Amino acid sequence: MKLLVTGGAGFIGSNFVRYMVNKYPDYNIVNLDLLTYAGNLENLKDIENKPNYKFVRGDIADRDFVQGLFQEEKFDFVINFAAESHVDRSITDPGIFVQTNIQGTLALLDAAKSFDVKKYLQVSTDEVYGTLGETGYFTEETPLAANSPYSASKAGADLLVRAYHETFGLPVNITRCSNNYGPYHFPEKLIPLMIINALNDKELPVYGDGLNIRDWLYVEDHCQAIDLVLHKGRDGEVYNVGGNNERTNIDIVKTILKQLGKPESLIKYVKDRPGHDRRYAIDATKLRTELGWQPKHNFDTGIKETIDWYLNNREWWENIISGEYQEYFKSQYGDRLGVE
Ligand code: NAD
Ligand code: TDX
Repeated sequence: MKLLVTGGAGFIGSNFVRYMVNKYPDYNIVNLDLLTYAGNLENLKDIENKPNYKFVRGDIADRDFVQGLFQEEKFDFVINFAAESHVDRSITDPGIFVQTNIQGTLALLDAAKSFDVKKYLQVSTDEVYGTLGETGYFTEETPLAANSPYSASKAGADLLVRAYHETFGLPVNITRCSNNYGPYHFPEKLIPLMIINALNDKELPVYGDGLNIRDWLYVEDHCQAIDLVLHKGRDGEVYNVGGNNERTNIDIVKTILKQLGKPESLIKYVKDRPGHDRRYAIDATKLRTELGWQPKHNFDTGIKETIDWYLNNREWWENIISGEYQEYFKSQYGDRLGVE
């Protein structure tokens, strides 16, 4: 069995590659990644020499390159993680989100169709459903109502995946997951950014009133869900993945400060994210009942393990935040925090 995993040098992709390389020694796993600012081969140091693993650098939106790779490798399964993934960046620079998330998905779908892959799995997000009020859950039937350029590009990709199933009979699945957390999470996202700022005694920028709610899922539980859908998902179906673990942002930030023994005076409420979705919550009944998915981690232990990981892997994040990240931080937070 030969698998193409795209975006395997990013946060979730690298956790998935490690999970699959170790779980299926008989599978050959090819990781295709452009190594953008978010891609990092350090994430895969421990498995880079495994005989069932190979890395290829390239752009999923480069149609000729993608067709050539599929011709050469004859993939059975394709799992597409590659994406521009950060909502704040999509607000300042939407074009690259359309290019990678929509054009890139289209190039992969065309190659999957040309070379008869057995399954194309699109890793999508709960953000395509938009936002919830105080009650209710997203189900697979909730209409798409994306609110950010990021989620709009993911929703566009999802519709292309659906269309390739309906029109060309391509065997596809789409998974829509809630917010992940865990090791190798890039420090532009809430949890790692807050851990690292707290460790450096820097202010923690909380958007708006801090009461927006996300449903947090430990990354390994997401990997397990994708493994299940890949092998057992019914063709053409969408599966929601979520942790039933709703927390306000301020609650997350206070939990991190408490565990690190840092003062709440580091919290700074800053200008809100435009179009900021208020609440996400996932109904994952279909995945649980149809495929028997059961998340293994609860938030209390998962967040503790995650914080410990950042404490024990300082070099990993110090390398990241010493580079171009400095410019990013200044452009996103300079005005909000009043720092140069
Ligand atoms: P990430 O930003 O950490 O990683 C993205 C990876 O894709 C990087 O390695 C990057 O180099 C690569 N990439 C970007 N553009 C590429 C291109 N044109 N060609 C090839 N590779 C390219 O993202 P993540 O948080 O690991 O998210 C992975 C996927 O899961 C995304 O599709 C995202 O939409 C989805 N998702 C993420 C979350 C979350 O909480 N992080 C939740 C639900 C769904
Ligand atoms: O500095 C911050 N301050 C803050 O208050 C940052 C970076 C975030 N936030 C808030 C915004 C959100 O309400 O925290 C919440 C989480 O923000 P992000 O970590 O940026 O994640 P989110 O926007 O919810 O999107 C994530 O989950 C769904 C991923 O980045 C997406 O790729 C995924 O699809």
